[in-house]
Amino acid sequence: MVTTICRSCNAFCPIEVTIGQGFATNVAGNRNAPLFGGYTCPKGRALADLHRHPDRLMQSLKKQRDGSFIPISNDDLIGELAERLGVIIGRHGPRAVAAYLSGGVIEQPAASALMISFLEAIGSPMLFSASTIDQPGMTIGYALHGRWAGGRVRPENRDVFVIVGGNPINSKQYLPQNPGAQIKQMRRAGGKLVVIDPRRTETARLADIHLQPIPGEDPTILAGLIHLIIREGGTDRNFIERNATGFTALTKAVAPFTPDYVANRAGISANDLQRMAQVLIEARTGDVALGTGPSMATRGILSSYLALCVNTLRGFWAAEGDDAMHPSVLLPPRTFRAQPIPPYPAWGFGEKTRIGGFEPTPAGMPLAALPGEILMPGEGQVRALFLHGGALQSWPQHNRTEEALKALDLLVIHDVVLSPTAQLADFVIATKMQFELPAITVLNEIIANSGHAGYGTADPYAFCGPALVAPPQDADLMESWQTYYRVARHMGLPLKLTNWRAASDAKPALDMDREPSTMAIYELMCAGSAVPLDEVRRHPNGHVFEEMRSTVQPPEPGCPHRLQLADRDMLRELARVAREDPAAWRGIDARFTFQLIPGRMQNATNTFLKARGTLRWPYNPAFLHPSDIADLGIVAGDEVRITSRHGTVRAIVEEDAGLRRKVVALMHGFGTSRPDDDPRTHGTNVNHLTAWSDDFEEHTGMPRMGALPVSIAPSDNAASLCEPS
Ligand SMILES: Nc1nc2c(c(=O)[nH]1)N[C@H]1C(S)=C(S)[C@@H](COP(=O)(O)OP(=O)(O)OC[C@H]3O[C@@H](n4cnc5c(=O)[nH]c(N)nc54)[C@H](O)[C@@H]3O)O[C@H]1N2
Ligand SMILES: Nc1nc2c(c(=O)[nH]1)N[C@H]1C(S)=C(S)[C@@H](COP(=O)(O)OP(=O)(O)OC[C@H]3O[C@@H](n4cnc5c(=O)[nH]c(N)nc54)[C@H](O)[C@@H]3O)O[C@H]1N2
Ligand code: SF4
Ligand SMILES: [Mo]
Repeated sequence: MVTTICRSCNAFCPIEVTIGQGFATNVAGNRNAPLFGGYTCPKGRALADLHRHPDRLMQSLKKQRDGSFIPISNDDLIGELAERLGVIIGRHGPRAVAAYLSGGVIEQPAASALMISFLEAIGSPMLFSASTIDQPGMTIGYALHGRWAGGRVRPENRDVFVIVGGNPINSKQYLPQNPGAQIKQMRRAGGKLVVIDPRRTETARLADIHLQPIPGEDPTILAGLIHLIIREGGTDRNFIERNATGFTALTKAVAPFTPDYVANRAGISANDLQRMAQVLIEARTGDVALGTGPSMATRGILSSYLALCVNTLRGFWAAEGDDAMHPSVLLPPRTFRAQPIPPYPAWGFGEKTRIGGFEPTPAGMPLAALPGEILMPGEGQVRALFLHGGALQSWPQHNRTEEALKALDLLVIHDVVLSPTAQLADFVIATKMQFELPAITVLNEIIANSGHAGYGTADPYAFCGPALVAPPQDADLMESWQTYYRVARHMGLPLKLTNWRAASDAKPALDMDREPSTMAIYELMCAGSAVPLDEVRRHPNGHVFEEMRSTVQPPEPGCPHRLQLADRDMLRELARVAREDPAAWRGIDARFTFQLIPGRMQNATNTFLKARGTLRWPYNPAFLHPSDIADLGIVAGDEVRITSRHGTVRAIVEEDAGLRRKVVALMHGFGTSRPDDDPRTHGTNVNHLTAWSDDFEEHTGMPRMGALPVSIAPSDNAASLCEPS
């Protein structure tokens, strides 16, 4: 039995793995590890099976002219890649080479560092990531509002925790260590959980208050809460006076959002809203956090911004003398101070995209620009793409993604199977799976450091350990980082290691003569760490390094910085919300009578290879309220056609009595390129229903991916189609 961490999502649960004859044969939660209480989910427990998945790639693949793949040795692959990149860069310049970073880095954290180092070495600014189709409002909201140098309030200290459109019981976001236990612990200590979600989720069922609104009305509800908190005299006047500015303008901006207006518009009861405001007012400490729900439903930046304003109005930030959340272990030590970090530019810097006039934000380059950058001829056109992610299933507007990926001169994908996206690649790099890789928790510290409060441990915990098994015999696998390193070496390019968002300026030069080990790359990523990596590696169960606990320091005397409650762009957008016709904005009419919302399932992570045995359904059902299913004249398990303004898909319906009426919940990350493929075999690709042009946010380009107006009709293929009476 050996120990490591599961890397099938960012929670990084500690696990015990039984090894027999060089294979992992069983996985269980590690009860000797701190913080997690031995928790695992079915995905973690399925890891042994996943490593032996019958479709696993054992060799990298090269596409031939006729579209079929042949195996290629990694040595040959590197040579061909270097040559083709050399030609592309020589003819079109470094901007023709782009890269997309996503979930693959959970398993391969070194990939992000080397991918960025490689782009920097060739001089390309074209780095994209999933951030701008995820929760870009989180980092942009901080830029507009300012951050708190003392950090957020630790989970166990919160008198109230509000989660808007997130479901940590499944996603682990905001409560990554055994979320059920974390919620119970918070409630035992007297804390209250408030959930705003159109669905009575696993998390909502544990809540003290659950508001179940019409999807997409989060800015309305948050503005209504602010209105009530101010009206009831519930603000923390001392805190605001010392640390914030813009109170009067904010008060004016939320004036239209009276309880009756909000209740009416969002489809909730004014009483519940008032109850929620009261809980917030009575709480001494707390936190308001946003998940992907409000972000997908458009206006994610505004929702994030308003949530930060609630925190500031109530003084819900870590106070002087508090035990700080997210202290460093594997990154350089941080100082926490009870004072504001003033707002900083959210846009107006960096590389402009050729189309759409997009530019980078604190969430990075807008992915919205990438398909156009690939498809639009002219100077600077993107011709080569390194892709870590399941773009065909995860990027909005599937047909545009497919068109763009097919138009590339060179598409390189890292994958463990020939996934629908990998099928489009010129080269598929067969990569190791997690038990074949050393493990480290540093990615979560990097994410927490970059302003995402949803991951990492509140305590100074870390794990680092070796690979557990060798890859299967005869396999010729290559880690993503090695691809970048070896191609650079072949091209004669020296690399300096740039650590993604780790806020460290040190860029150590890599030894280009002798290839470093993966662990050596981790060591460089952790240069200057609060605890030496060797020390972390001495703890097979991971460890809470008590000596790294940090107390929030007093503010610097005369600190002039202020948090901004009245960002001009945000208040202007809020005024637009107040003026608009909600029905017209929603797009619900005689034809589109349902709203489609996102929602993750416990047993699947994004587009990742699914461990079929663990899925209750081997596909992503479209969940509906039982009465809505009955109204359609069908039963659970039947097939329907879901149509949006942009496309139609086939899906299998299942009942969820916890859903608001006229809402359909469908997870992304499933399905194929053809909307007509059998949803029982492949699942449903929800991104046939989305489009980049649909209500996109002007700075990030993120389109409407939730609160999507759709129609639902029984399919001709419905097994038990009965006559509606
Ligand atoms: N309609 C709709 N679309 C969405 C969302 C939504 O809610 N609705 N959610 C969005 C969000 S929040 C995100 S983060 C994105 C996520 O979607 P993507 O950005 O596509 O990222 P992942 O699915 O996390 O990427 C996982 C893929 O990386 C590849 N890969 C690379 N390296 C490795 C490796 O080492 N191991 C393994 N196993 N695979 C590797 C595999 O192809 C794997 O399938 O989707 C977004 N898309
Ligand atoms: N099991 C599992 N875990 C994951 C992932 C996964 O795919 N599977 N993906 C990882 C990734 S990439 C991310 S970004 C995080 C995301 O973490 P979360 O944001 O917690 O993700 P979800 O569980 O999808 O929760 C979103 C919730 O928003 C609700 N919702 C939908 N529309 C609206 C709306 O308009 N308003 C409001 N208020 N609520 C709405 C949905 O009903 C759903 O319960 O999870 C991570 N963890
Ligand atoms: S929640 Fe599940 S998938 Fe995520 S790390 Fe834990 S066991 Fe793995
Ligand atoms: Mo995400």
